[in-house]
Amino acid sequence: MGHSLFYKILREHIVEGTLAPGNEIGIRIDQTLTQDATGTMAYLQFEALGIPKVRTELSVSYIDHNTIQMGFENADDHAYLQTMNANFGIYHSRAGNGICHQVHLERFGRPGATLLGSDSHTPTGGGIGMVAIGAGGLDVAVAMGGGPFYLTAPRVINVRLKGKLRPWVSSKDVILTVLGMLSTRGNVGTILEYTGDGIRTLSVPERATITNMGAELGVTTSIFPSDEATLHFLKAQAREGSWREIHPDSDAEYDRVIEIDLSSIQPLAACPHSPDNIKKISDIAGFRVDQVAIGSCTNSSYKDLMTVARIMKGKKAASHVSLIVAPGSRQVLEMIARNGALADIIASGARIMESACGFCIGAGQAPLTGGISLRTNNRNFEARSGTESAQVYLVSPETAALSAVAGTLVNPLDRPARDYPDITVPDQFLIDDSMILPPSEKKIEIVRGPNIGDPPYTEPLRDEIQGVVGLKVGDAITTDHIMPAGQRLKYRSNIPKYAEYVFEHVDPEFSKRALADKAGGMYTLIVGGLSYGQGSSREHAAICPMYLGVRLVLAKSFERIHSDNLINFGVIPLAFINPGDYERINRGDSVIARDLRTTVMESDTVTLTIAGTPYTCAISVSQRQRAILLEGGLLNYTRKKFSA
Ligand code: MIC
Ligand code: SF4
Repeated sequence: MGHSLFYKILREHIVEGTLAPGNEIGIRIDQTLTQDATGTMAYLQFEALGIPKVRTELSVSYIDHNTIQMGFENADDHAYLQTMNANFGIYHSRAGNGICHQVHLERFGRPGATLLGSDSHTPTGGGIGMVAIGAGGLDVAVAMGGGPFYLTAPRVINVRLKGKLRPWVSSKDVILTVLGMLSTRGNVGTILEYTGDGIRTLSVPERATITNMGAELGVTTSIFPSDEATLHFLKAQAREGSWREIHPDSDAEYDRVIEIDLSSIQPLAACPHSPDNIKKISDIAGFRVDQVAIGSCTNSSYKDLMTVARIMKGKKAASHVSLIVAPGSRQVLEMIARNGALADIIASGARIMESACGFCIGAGQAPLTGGISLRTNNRNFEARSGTESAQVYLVSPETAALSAVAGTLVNPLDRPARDYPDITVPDQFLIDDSMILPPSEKKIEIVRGPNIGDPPYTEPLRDEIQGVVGLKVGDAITTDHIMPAGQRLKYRSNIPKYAEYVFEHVDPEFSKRALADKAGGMYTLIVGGLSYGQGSSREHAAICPMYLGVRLVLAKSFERIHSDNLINFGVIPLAFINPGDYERINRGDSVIARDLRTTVMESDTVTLTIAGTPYTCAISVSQRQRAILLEGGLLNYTRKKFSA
């Protein structure tokens, strides 16, 4: 029986465990990436490991999230990162150079390599044939130190594409189609492997749009083979030396096969407030829009922005629409500036933002109250835009640009096929890596401004926990609910401050209550529903609750990265064995857990006594994770291991 592409690459990288779905395996990581919102904490933790230099083939640190610089905090983070990176063998992509995923694809991605990134959209790299996985910052710090990355060997779903997209339909509509089929839940422990004749019609950036938004499915990653199209892309980036052809075996066996005919795909939108709330644009078109935001790591390729420029050429955004364009990389921005397309976008009335995450992470451009915003990014969780009452729809650049002109949601298929901009992607891209600073030869002083705190301190697991149910939440709680970004992003390097905003939009009193309980020796249990911890990789959604005294989370199910992050910071993720128990537990109930050190090490269940009633809860973690929990987290565990 043949192997999938994903397993072929894993085979070349496995260092621990047996490669079979469901087993925990350790793999060698070739490349790492971080961004500034998760990176500062990742590098503080890397420093705490006491390793003089990264041990990867390549580690890159990007400044792209916190570039708004209202106050000194962001700039302090940037100065820390730049000087710290120089000392530890890490490449540093300066603010303005672009969004980590897009720049990494353009300048560093390598088919067949493994990439671990402290950002959930790291799977963008799957577009170039890498095994690219998102994880918490501490996992990335350990990988930079040469430690393996552990994951559950996933099931592989094969998505077979045939045919060709029609004019006005683009790769965003492909991934929205997949999201409509698989939804954001229930895909933990799987990966998507794209094959079929149809993939030949898709360029690397188009493939990367698809793998990028695979993150919203909750899969571990998504991957495309590396073929002629990959070579073409690498040649244009003057990196053909990194090319290698890799495909799945022709008789590869998959756990499930999904077939999609590209020519039958419709223009789609992910409606408020979830990336899997998919509707056909033809069914909903016509409503008035207030804002159109184009950009992000999902849709800012040269082709995307040239398509937008052609649509906007000679036209104006409707007078009630705020049109925002944030190009994902400086390379693309400079190319469209030099060829004049940017001028067409500017002339249309668009507001040009810097090459950074910007509106996508709620760093500016919050829509008006109750406003309708069409966006080309990947997440539309409630309040993520910065406006709680806003309605955000995720669409393709084509739909976005046409709608900006009309002032209402437009179905692109209503336009004649002959009007579809035919964009020729140049054979040679503009290469200028001057904003990527190589590591320094000699040691320099690391700048630590007042915003740079300490890496989080965690204590070994207590045998007995007395506490209280501090919060009860429903299904699909995202890390944006747990630890809001936007205006609060600047506190990422300052845990006590950032912790004040835990669950800010869910229960503004939660943080104060939990801290007061902690001061009284009472630890907090959070009760959650299905898919607890969806969305981003931000380990702050584990660190800050841990700081507030959360030691247990009891949910119907967890998302992969978040549950790993909880364990990394010594918080025990427990699952309901009888989902009906969820109804019986209330906020304020007392909680007692005994013999934790033994049960966490040896048992698959933990008994919690909640309001006097015993509940048997499942703890499904690997032996290695049990040991991590016992030490009170991955940092303590790794320091011990490295010093041994
Ligand atoms: C996001 O899209 O939510 C982010 C911001 O890129 C996060 C990382 C973070 O919270 O720092 C992600 O997706 O991992
Ligand atoms: Fe940045 Fe948005 Fe991409 Fe996250 S999803 S990396 S915030 S552009």
